Order: sequence, then structure tokens, then C-alpha cells
Amino acid sequence: MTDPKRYLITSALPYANGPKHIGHLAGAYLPADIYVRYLRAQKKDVVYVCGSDEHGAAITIQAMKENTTPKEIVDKYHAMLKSNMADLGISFDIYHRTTSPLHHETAQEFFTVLNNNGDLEVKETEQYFDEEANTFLADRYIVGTCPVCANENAFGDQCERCGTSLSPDELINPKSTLSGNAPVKKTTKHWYLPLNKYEEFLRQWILEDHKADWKANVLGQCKSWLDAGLQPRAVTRDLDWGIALPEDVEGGKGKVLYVWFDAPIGYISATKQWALDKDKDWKPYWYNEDTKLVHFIGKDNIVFHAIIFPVMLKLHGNILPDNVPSNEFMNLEGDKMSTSRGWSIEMDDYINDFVKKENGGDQMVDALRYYLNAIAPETKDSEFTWKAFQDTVKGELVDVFGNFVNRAFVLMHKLCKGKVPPLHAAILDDADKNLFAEITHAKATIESLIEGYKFRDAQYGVIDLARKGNKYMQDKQPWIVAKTLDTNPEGQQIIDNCLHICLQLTANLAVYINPFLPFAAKKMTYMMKVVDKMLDWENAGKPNLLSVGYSLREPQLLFRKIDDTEVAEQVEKLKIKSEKIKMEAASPNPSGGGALKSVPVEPVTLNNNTSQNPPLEGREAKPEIAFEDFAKIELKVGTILSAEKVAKADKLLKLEVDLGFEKRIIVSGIALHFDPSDIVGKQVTVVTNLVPLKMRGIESNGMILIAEDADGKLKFVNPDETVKNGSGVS
Ligand code: B3M
Ligand code: ZN
Repeated sequence: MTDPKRYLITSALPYANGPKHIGHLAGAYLPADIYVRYLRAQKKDVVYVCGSDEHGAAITIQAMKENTTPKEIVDKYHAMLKSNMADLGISFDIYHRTTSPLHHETAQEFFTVLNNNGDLEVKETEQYFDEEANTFLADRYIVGTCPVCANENAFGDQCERCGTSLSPDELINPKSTLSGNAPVKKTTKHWYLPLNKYEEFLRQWILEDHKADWKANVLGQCKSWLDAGLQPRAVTRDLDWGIALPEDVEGGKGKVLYVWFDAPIGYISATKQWALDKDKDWKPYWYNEDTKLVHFIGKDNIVFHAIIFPVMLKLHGNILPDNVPSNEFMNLEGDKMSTSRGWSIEMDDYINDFVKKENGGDQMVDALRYYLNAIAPETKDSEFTWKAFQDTVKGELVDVFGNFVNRAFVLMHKLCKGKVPPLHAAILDDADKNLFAEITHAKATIESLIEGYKFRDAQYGVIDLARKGNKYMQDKQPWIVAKTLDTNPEGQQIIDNCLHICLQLTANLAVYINPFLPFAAKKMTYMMKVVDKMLDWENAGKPNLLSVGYSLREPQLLFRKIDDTEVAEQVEKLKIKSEKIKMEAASPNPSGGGALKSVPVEPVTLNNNTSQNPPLEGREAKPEIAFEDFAKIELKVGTILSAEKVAKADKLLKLEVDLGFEKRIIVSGIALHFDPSDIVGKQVTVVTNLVPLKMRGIESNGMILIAEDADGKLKFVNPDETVKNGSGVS
């Protein structure tokens, strides 16, 4: 779009169902923030909106898992996400929430317009119903075998292994995650968005009108959806958590809007709230054709933002997005990032470990922003490793950018009395002129990269400019020239020119780096004693940002190296976290209460004997193992010396076990089944050569063997007569 009057930028609304990891940050938030900071520096009229997505099964499932209400879940995680984003410099103009009354109203009004215009179809269909839980099942509450890749734990809306979007009807052997039972079909009435009617419009709008400016991954996904043929999509659900259908809708009682209908409308309600707070008019942002609307998202959200929401917007009379820049996924240390598997770096953890812990932790925000953008999965999946993070921060931020700025300041203080030296035009040489030219040329290059959503290359362009500055300084060697001043009449002028140019470059680097690393840019303005206005984009490329004779402050540390110990600690932490989750998932599920309380996050446990409905017949089929594999397990008999509950962990007991050769602390997930006082003195069988694991801060050195009978009762596995502690079991 040429010369838009205003910009409305959105980042996908994260589900308020738990902490979010740095892969999310790299996917939908950091790129949008870079873009927005760039637009703001250009003095554009730009509003950047986001907020928590607080409806849908993601929330209710988490509430069951934490044994609390959906409301408590969204309150807790909304607060966490809001503060995490702010700590990481994500500069939303508003971070709203979809449980707000304004959003409920806005979403209901949207539905009413479509419904009254006859744009929705009403159909009675048969849907899956869980008889034991007495409820219709949201797609996420149904798991079964994926018809595409045979993953046995595919969800009713998507297979997370192969990424295929599914409907529950397509699953083979569907099961309810609420009760573990096979669901039955029951008739219910729902409202549908007839996407099939808009195929032609979408084909033209996406594949023709935007074929040159949308990213290939987005166009590719849209094309395969369109080629497969679009189906009407239900926009209502039988659930008790969500936005109720407007009261005057006949037959709408007890039904709510589908979360993917209400969530994108969250962009509109957030804009409304922002306008209310700022006393502005929100309407031009959603109705005027000269607004540029851009949705930043992760790749699993493409269909919703490029196909479904645009159809909704068109029917409602709003403008359509100009672009939907979507990133691929970021992997972590050789595996897919996943919070539920513990294989992730949560934003909250990073902030606690690096940002809040140290003075000037902001530099670690910039370090993370830098590395995430340097490896942004713009065209294909990429990979975060702690080692590469350490190397990149050292190699590019510390050694190139930070080093250049620091040297320019130190030398200016040493050789030019702490002031910006004059420029002696008569003796400018090619190297001087070339560097001036580079400063100016960088502007157009960086602009076109940012405007083309190529933030990674744009950032590289800034570092490259600093690299050129370093090379220039290295070639000029003003510190050597300083030693020849007695015999070299032009010496001081050469030094002046070199440092004048280096300081003008430094000022430009602050302007250029500002969208990417706002904290470093801010620190640089402090060092240069200039106001924030100097960071305006119109200053980019100017050779005279600092006045001659102006005295500057001492340099400050912009970036620091990351120690080997920090890398090792983080890698270790990741392993322990994921092992712990694996162990918790594999430990008997001791809740035993109502079925609804024991829903796993990922219903992977439904197919083995750890669910609340264990298979009663036959043996659980695990693959055969070689005798050598069995022989690796060290089993010993021990006696429980003491047992106590672990604070804030209702399932865990801390046990001290006498193994004859030593006494050990073992943490076991059996607290809901055994009274600590009943088990002291009992003999148990212990796996004694497991890698120690920290649980709730306590190191557990072994695992107690437990038998679980068909009613879910737990019993120790022990010898039928007392044996000496430390006796082997084989
Ligand atoms: N909450 C899905 C997600 O977090 C969803 C995005 C909504 S954007 C309107 O991936
Ligand atoms: Zn699959």
C-alpha cells in the first residue's frame, strides 16, 4: 500500500493459559515491535494493539489442571504476560483482554451484524458428547488417531505432530479427554460462517492481489487451503466459558462464540479501549481504506488471519489486512519448543534469570532481542542454542557494536579532550569519505528491509555498519598517530577527522539500532547527552548529528559477555525441567477424584496406564527390550525412615530411605495415597541409579516402585518378608 495515512499493527493474542516462551516472542511480538518502533521513529500515526486471549478450551483445560476456575487462570496469566512483554521491551499501545466487557460487547455486536445480514448459516448437526461428563466436547477435548500421520494423540482441531487441521469427525478412535470414554453423537444447533462462498474472492485477494508482497510461507498455506476447498465453519460452541450469544438470538441460550471468532475481534476491542483511554477516534483504524492493517502471527495462526478473519471483516464492512507476516517455528537445542514438555525457555524465566537479577539487566533484554532476531525463523524453522546465543552476543554485540562505540568514546576522551572534534575538510581522504557514504546509504537499505518485513537482514545491516566503523578505526589507528604528534603537523587533524566521523557514526548507529535494541539506543543518547528526539528516523544517514565542541559523557557498557557457567546452567536447567515433567507424567496419577479434575495437559497419558481409566484387561504393550537394557536398572530394597509432605505440592512426599549402604532422600508423587505416618518403617523397592532430579527444590535420588490396581489404589512393591536394607532385586 502506498503512503498509508495510519497504521494499525497487531500481534497474535496469546492464550492466557500459562507462561509463553521465547519462540512465541520471536514469532509474533519481537518482529511487530521492531516494525512499530521504526514507524514511530518515522512519526507515523501508528497504533500497536495486543492482549490476552482468555476464552476457549486452552483456558478451561488449564483451569482443570490447576484445579481452579477459568477466571483465576486468566487473571493470573494475563498479569504475567502483560508484565513479561513490558519487561522485554514490547511496546504495545495497549495490552487488552478478551474477558473485558467492552470486548464481549464488541464481539456480540459483530456476530449480530453478520447474523442479521443473513451471512451466517444455522445448522443442526450431530456433535460429540461425553455422557459421563454430560457435556458437548470442544474439539480440543477430543483426541484420537490422526488420519494423515497416525499420531495417536491428535486433537479434534489439529494434529500437533504433522500440523494438519482436523475436525473431530476425522479422528480415528476418538476419545474424550474428560472421561477417557469414546464420545457419542448428539444433535445440536450451531451458526456457521460459509467460507465456501468466498473462495473466489479469497483466491483473487490473496493469490493475485498479494502474490508479490505476502511471504511465500503464507501464500503457500493459503493456496493449499483454497485448493482443498473451504467448508462452512461453526462460529458457536456449546460451552459454559466464553462470550454468550446475544440474548435476542433464537435458540442461542447456553451457547458461546467460538474462541477463534471472538479472539481476532479482540484487535478491534483493544483499539476501541485505546481510543477511549486516549480520547481518540478508533473508527478510521478499522474502516478507512487508507489505514494499513498488519497482523504479525506465528505460522499456526495463518488460516485464521489470512482466510477466516478477512471474510468476517469483509462481511462486517471493515478494511482487510494489508499483510499477514508470519514466521515459522523456532526450535530449541535440537528439539521442538514446547512448554508442556518442559522443553522451552519461558519469557518469565529469562526475565528472572537475566534481567531482574542484575543491575542494568536491560542489556540482557537487548541481547535476547538481538539473538532472537538474528535467528528469526522468517523463511524456515530455526534453532536457539545457549551456546550460539553466547557466541552471537560476544561476536556481534560485544566485539563489534559495543567495542566500536566504546573505542570511539574512550579515544575521544583521551585524544580530543572529551569533546566532538572538528572536521578538517581539506585533508579528508577516501576512507573518510567512504565511511560517510556508508552512513548515508545504510538508510535506504535498512528502510527497504524493514518495510519488506526482513528484520533479520535489516539488523544485520546495522551491525555491518558498526563493523565497517571498526575496520576504519583499525586502519586509521588514531592512538598510533597520537604518538607522532611532535613530528607530524597534520597529526591532530587526522585524529580529529577520524574521531569526528566515528562519533557521527555512533550517533547514526543509535538511530539505526533503536527499533531493534531500544535499551542500547537509549543508553547511547545518554552518553551523547542528546534528547530522545535524536533517534527520530529523519536523522538516519545524517553526517552531522553531533555538534563540534559538544562534550560527551564517559562510555557505558552496552553489552556484556555471557559466561560459560551461565550457558551450562541454562542447558542443565532445561534438561532437568523436561525430565521432571516426564517423570511427573509417568508417576501414578493420584488425584482419584472426579474425572474432570484429572485431565492431563496433553492427553498423551490416555493410552497408557497412568490415566484415571487404566486399561483393565491384558498387559500394557510396551516394546520388547534386550536383557542388557533391563540389567542397567539397579534395584535395591530399603526402609522408609521418615516421610513428610512437600510444601505447595499436594502430590509429593519427601522420603528418607535407608538403603543399607547409604540413606537417601527420594521425592515421590504418592502424597494423596499414603499418610506419611503410616509408611515409616515400611520396606520398599527403589530404583537407585536414576539421574538425580530436583523437584520443588529438593533433589530426589531414586524412585520408589509402586503397583497400581484397577481402582487406582497404590501399593508398594516389596519383599514378602523383611530383608536386609540394600538387598538387590532382580
Ligand atoms: N490465542 C492462538 C495462539 O496463541 C491464539 C491467537 C489468537 S490471535 C487472534 O497461538
Ligand atoms: Zn498428524
